Parts: sequence; structure tokens; C-alpha cells
Amino acid sequence: MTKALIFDVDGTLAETEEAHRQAFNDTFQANGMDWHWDVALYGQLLKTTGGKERMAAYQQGQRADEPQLDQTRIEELHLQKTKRYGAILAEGGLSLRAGVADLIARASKAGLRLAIATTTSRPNVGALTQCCWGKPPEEIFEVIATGEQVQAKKPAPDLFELALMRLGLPASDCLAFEDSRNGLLAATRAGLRTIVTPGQYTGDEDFSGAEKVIPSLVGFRL
Ligand code: XBP
Ligand code: MG
Repeated sequence: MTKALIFDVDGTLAETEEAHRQAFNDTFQANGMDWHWDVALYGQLLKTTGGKERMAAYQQGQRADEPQLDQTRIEELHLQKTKRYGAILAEGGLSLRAGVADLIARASKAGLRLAIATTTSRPNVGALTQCCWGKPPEEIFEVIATGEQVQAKKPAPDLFELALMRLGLPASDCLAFEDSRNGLLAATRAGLRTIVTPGQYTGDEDFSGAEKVIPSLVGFRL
């Protein structure tokens, strides 16, 4: 029997990647850098999960013949990017994907426990729940596992394993919700059955191994 639902955030709860992309580009511009990530390039860069890791992968892969930013500078820039992302979401205009609010409300009413396993950071989860629910994340999710709390981000299983540990449940009692191949790999490596709702940037990915691949969570039966 399913006792808990574990949700990814970016791409699964809401289509957040355009806000992330804008926050990266605004940060690069504000720092006088000539980096600009358009939609096509960002689609490739998303294969690397985590914003700091994405910046490092970009400079190693596509700016290799230029002076390299060190880890401290990447961290400074990423901190600015997180602030910018929070400001973009605070302006409003981002909504949950179809079916998400309803599923979470039904699950909660049915006594299911709710958790998050996301590569992004805790402030960004708060920015999203405030923007979409008008509430802090702890009022909706009992367990919140975020990128800065683990050694290895998705596709490693660490984030889902952390969520399971905090729930105190075996993977067989839980169901994961993801939108990307990296997320699916992370969840299945943690032993979880996984429902995939492909999103804006992940529609053409390989989702073999998923329990179900569906266009949205509208009407999802628990
Ligand atoms: C989402 C991500 C995140 C965001 C950026 O992955 O890869 O890195 O794009 O977030 P998933 P940060 O949905 O699989 O968790 O810049 O805060 O790292
Ligand atoms: Mg995702």
C-alpha cells in the first residue's frame, strides 16, 4: 500500500526552468559576463543537474579556451542567481502544473504523507510554495530533501534515499513523481516506483523504467 508521495520540484510541480534560465542570464549580465543561455542551449545544459554544476559544465565544455571561473566565483554567482530566481517568483506569474494542487490536496485528505526530493535549494522550494500556494513548504510537505543536503545530485539516488530515510519508510511504500530522465534514474535507483509527467524541456527523453508516463497529473488515481 502506498503511504507517501515524493515529488520532484522543477518541471514536476511547476514549469520553473524558464524562471531559472532568466535568473541565470540576468546574473551573467549584471556581472558583465558575455554568457547567455538561449532555450536550445539550456535544453542541452539541463542534462547537468544543479545550477553550480551546470555553470561549471558549460565553461568546461563551451568556454574551455577562456580564463576559468573558480569554484568560489561560481558559488557567488549562483547565490545571486538564487536571489534573482526568488525575486522572479515573488513577482508572481508562475503556476503549478495541471492536476498538481488537486492531487496533493486529495493525498493529504486521504492521510498520505508528502515529501520533496529536489536538486534545487531550500530557498527556491520556499519561493515556489509561497508563489503557488501562498504557504511555506513545511505547511504542505512533511519531508523536504534539497540539493545542498546531499553529496551527489540526481541521477544519483541520494536525494530520494534521504527523503525515504526521513520518512522512515521503505521505497516499496512510496511513489515518486518526476519529469526528467535524470530524476527517473535517481528515483528508480532508490527503488521507487515512479510516475513521469514529461515537461517543457524533457518531452523527448527516454523514460523506460517508469511505472507510468502520463501527460499530466490531472485525475491521477491514488
Ligand atoms: C532541476 C535542476 C535545477 C534547476 C536549477 O532538476 O536541475 O538545477 O535547473 O536549480 P530536478 P539550482 O528537477 O531533476 O531536481 O540553480 O538551484 O541548482
Ligand atoms: Mg525535474
